[in-house]
Amino acid sequence: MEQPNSKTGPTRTKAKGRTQLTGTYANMTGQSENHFAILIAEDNPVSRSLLEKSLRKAGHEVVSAQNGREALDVFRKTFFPMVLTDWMMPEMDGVGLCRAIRNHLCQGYVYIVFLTARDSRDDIIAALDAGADDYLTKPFHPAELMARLNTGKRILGLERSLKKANEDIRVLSITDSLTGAFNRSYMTTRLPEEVARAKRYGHPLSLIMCDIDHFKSINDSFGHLAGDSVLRSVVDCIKKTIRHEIDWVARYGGEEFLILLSETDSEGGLTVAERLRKSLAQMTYSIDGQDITITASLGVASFDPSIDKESSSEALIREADNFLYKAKEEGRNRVRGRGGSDEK
Ligand code: GH3
Ligand code: MG
Ligand code: MG
Ligand code: MG
Repeated sequence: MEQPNSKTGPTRTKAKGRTQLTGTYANMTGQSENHFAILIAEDNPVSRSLLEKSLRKAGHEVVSAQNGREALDVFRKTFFPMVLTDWMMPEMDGVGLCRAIRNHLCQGYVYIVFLTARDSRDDIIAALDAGADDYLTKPFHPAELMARLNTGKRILGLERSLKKANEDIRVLSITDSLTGAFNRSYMTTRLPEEVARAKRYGHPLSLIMCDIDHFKSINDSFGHLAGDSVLRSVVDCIKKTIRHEIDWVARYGGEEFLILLSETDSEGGLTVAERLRKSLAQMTYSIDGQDITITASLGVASFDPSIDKESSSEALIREADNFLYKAKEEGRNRVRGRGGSDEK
């Protein structure tokens, strides 16, 4: 869904028969706490102007159109969580507008209220059938309109909190709660996607497996809570070392982390791993008034499209694990990978 911006924003025009759009598109997505952006479709200029005034007075941002067709054009460019529509209008009536909005793939729920002089039971049923949420007959009292809009606000507010709760749950489900890194289940889904993309476009990628050296002794000497806090700091350090929103880190096991570097060949992977090794070794952790340091060993696997015909996430993890094992065997606090140097 398009976000509002100045290019798609409404224009004021005095030309007869042309769309009269008023209001700004700034913050038109209806994200403010209590006020929703409202789209009005009304062909009668007097009713339209009265409606605009009372809604603005109540603090809403308002955009109005002269008929259903114009309202739909505006809506397709900018999402509105609330639409007030007249029934009888030229070009497209309120029922047509309502049906079109309901058939449109929207970023959120649209609360639609009919404001019309048609008040027979059949009319009300027809409007509700077309997807209206509420129906108010003209002439209406402004206080009644506001009361009905408040009902809409409650529904939209509920939808908003539901979306937020869903998003919170989504984030929790992919995050390691101790360190804030992605969790293993996220890695299991994301890594094959990254590998598939690299293979399809013929781009390189590198995968670092990082394991803290003698971490058990930190727990043994200072306790598990101190160990936990070191793990958090290690992840913070990794996040600072890699490219924000391009590379990512996941907790693979207890004190083991996988770091994905996209568009990075083995040479680049080794450089990042070495930078990370140095940063980790330079950090000091103050535990019970005592400054301690840690080191880590890192194995770097790479997919290089000019050399490797095939690759898979499993093969990359295996390669990174083998190089990590090598780094441990050769004395820890070092980086090993394809063509990895022997320097510490
Ligand atoms: P090496 O250099 O060979 O990697 O030695 P190490 O002691 O780091 O490795 P080992 O696999 O023997 O021990 C890993 C330790 O990590 C043991 C475990 O108690 C600790 N650990 C794993 N998960 C957590 C955690 O969530 N919090 C804390 N505090 N410690 C953890
Ligand atoms: Mg009309
Ligand atoms: Mg380990
Ligand atoms: Mg370890």
